[in-house]
Amino acid sequence: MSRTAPAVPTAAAPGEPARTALRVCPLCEATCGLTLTIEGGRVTSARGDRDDIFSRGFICPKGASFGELDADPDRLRTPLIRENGELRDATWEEAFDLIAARTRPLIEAHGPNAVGVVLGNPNVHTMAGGLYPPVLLSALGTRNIYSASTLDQMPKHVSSGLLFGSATAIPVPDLDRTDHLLLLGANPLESNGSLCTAPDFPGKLKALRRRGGTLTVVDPRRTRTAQLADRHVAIRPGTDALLLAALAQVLFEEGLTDLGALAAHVEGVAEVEAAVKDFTPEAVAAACGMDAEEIRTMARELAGAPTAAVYGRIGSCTVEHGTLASWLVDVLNVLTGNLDRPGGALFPLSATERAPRPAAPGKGFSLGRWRSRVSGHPEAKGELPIAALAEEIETPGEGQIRALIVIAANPVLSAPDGDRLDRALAGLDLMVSVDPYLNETSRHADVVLPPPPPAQSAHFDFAFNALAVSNQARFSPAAVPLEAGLMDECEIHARLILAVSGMHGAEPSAVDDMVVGSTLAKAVADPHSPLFGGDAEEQARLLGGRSGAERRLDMMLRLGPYDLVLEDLLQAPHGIDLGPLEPRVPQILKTRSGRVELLPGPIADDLPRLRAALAERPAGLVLVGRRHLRSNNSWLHNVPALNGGSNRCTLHVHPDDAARLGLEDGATACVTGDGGSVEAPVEITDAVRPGVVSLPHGWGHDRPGIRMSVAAGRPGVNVNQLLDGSRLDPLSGTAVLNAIPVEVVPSP
Ligand SMILES: Nc1nc2c(c(=O)[nH]1)N[C@H]1C(S)=C(S)[C@@H](COP(=O)(O)OP(=O)(O)OC[C@H]3O[C@@H](n4cnc5c(=O)[nH]c(N)nc54)[C@H](O)[C@@H]3O)O[C@H]1N2
Ligand SMILES: Nc1nc2c(c(=O)[nH]1)N[C@H]1C(S)=C(S)[C@@H](COP(=O)(O)OP(=O)(O)OC[C@H]3O[C@@H](n4cnc5c(=O)[nH]c(N)nc54)[C@H](O)[C@@H]3O)O[C@H]1N2
Ligand code: SF4
Ligand SMILES: [Mo]
Repeated sequence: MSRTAPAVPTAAAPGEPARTALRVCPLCEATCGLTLTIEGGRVTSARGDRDDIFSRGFICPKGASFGELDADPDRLRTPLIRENGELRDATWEEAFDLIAARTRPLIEAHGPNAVGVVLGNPNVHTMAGGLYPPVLLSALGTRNIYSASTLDQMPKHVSSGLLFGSATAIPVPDLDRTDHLLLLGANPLESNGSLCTAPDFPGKLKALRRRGGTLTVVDPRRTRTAQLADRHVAIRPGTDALLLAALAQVLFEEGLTDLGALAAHVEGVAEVEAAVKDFTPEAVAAACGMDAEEIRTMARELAGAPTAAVYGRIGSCTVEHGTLASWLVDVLNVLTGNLDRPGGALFPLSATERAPRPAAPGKGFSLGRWRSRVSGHPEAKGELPIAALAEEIETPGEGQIRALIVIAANPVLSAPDGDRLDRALAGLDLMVSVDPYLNETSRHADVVLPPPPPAQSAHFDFAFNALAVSNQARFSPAAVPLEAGLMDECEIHARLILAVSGMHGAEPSAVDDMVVGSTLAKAVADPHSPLFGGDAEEQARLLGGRSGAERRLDMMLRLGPYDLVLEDLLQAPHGIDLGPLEPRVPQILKTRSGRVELLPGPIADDLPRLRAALAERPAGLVLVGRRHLRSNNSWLHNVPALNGGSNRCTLHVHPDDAARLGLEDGATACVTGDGGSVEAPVEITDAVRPGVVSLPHGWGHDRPGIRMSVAAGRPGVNVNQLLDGSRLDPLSGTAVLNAIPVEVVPSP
């Protein structure tokens, strides 16, 4: 096994020669393979792994600073517990004892909903986050479940649930083979892509153009991605659903629909035709701030391309009509015959997905099976809107959240109205944070459980392999041994589950054994499982891996579609290529009809709201977000290599608006929204559309009690303080974070 390459001749610490180790980067969805140089037990450099079967050497500056992030002296190296109001270092035993002692009585006195759970973005970037939260949630039995999804992609889950019967069946644009990409509200040159795992997304866009394909980018800002495009459409923010409905309308009106092979598996086409009838280009043009003729041209280009893919992300999700826009993206893929065909948008088949079974109707997808207690928001995919978390903590009564478990989330900065949430968190009976940093959110915890740095954790991408532009599997064993005093994050999660479920003190492997036992018992009795007819106990004994989590990964691979076991991945340290995406319809469909249900009821019921938007012409300014290549949400601001230079949290303002409002470049502006005001330096640029201002999120590290010395010294404000949490996409409960009305004036 050649997981470690020969030693690199450098000044190594005495006793240990420098060596290299491979590690998939956990910092964004691109999942690039890194080659780490390790000297004296520390990561001293990170470069792209040229032999990685998926990323072929590509990395970005974040991956290159993996070592600095890993060695950040502000990372917590011991659990913290609150005593007499102050956090102090504690042992792991003290920390879990306290959790067990405080949660059980709360649950017994007030029921399971008294404990809320918040799951943040990095859970999709760790093995622990992929394997344990579902077990934690079912052990707790709480309905108070919140995650970064309702600040992000929940609209896509809802539209996929309704269209395909499965919230996780998300079609991915076939970047390497498509002839035309219509990209809305995404800026992969900064974000490196999302819901489309593609290392070197920028290179793939350039390759598309080199092979004669075309790229259309819809974004109110002239982003670096837009600069690569054949056509950049600077849409008025918040109106993508109108544009997409008009594109569908043109396809019908001009006879350009052609479902191809998919036709036999789709119902509701005529109903969609009727539903979009009044969304003509002329009807939407003013609202979208576009030219009607350009909309017609876009529809013709989409229909005329040999293959094409429509792809929408953050700017089309976190808006008032996020679910409708997400639905229309796939409606267009279907109407042009591009859904589920090479070059179009396809469903990946990941190595840890259950092996496909024969096509059959499913149970469909239900929305709103219960509602939030205070505002009555419908659940989506078992979650309630994170924008409603503060009120669920503050409002007394049955079902009030009294204890909160926060895993890898920083909602004080990432969700609307952080000041209110900040106050609400301070009033909890108990708060537990699983987080490597003491930050704006975890500073309120009574117990902080810090995971080790990423180099000390094994890695497998459960989430992103199911969203990748080609099927592949890569496993990274821990690159360096676990430091004394730290605990693997999988073990932290397992012990947390035991502590809250009355099994405190049991071996953490009990959690994995339980999952393995129940999963294998079902598998051997399932005629479609590769393990059908086997003996569950014997299958359990066959599982390899150095931890409970690795045994579970091995089990999932064995139950998966590719006849793989963990040892195969260990033998292939640069990964295993499982081939290009292939059509999966009808097998993937889990709707009650067994077909793609093109006009689902909840969508039809939401269309009048979109029709009303045809008449809207907000006169004032609207604000949109933006991302920067060297940042990542709220938590990479403590890495010096990524945070040099000038303030990045500036307000982009178009020159016309600046002149009208009396704003000067570099001067401070005061921005006011529903939820409050923030002050930021003005950067005048015609890269934003007139009437639009832009401020990035994740900044504002100036609260007391945080231990992020580099971040705390950086300027920047929390854009989400402009929101009061009341603006949501109603179907998905996703917060409106883009196209929010604001007023901007020069600061006195
Ligand atoms: N460097 C970096 N990379 C990241 C992250 C990061 O913070 N930094 N975060 C990661 C995460 S969690 C995610 S979810 C992904 C997100 O990845 P992307 O979806 O690519 O996100 P953004 O880069 O924010 O691009 C969103 C674009 O939408 C535009 N926009 C705003 N409003 C509208 C609108 O109404 N209509 C249209 N058409 N466009 C609009 C914005 O101007 C912006 O350019 O990035 C991931 N990668
Ligand atoms: N205005 C506006 N707001 C936004 C967005 C936007 O575009 N505009 N984007 C939204 C999006 S797409 C997202 S995904 C959310 C993100 O929202 P969150 O998930 O709440 O925020 P992050 O900033 O990603 O915070 C991640 C937390 O995880 C911790 N962490 C890092 N690594 C690990 C680890 O290995 N294990 C554990 N246990 N913890 C770890 C970090 O220290 C940090 O506290 O923000 C959303 N907020
Ligand atoms: S693109 Fe994403 S996965 Fe690749 S090195 Fe950069 S942060 Fe890591
Ligand atoms: Mo995200």
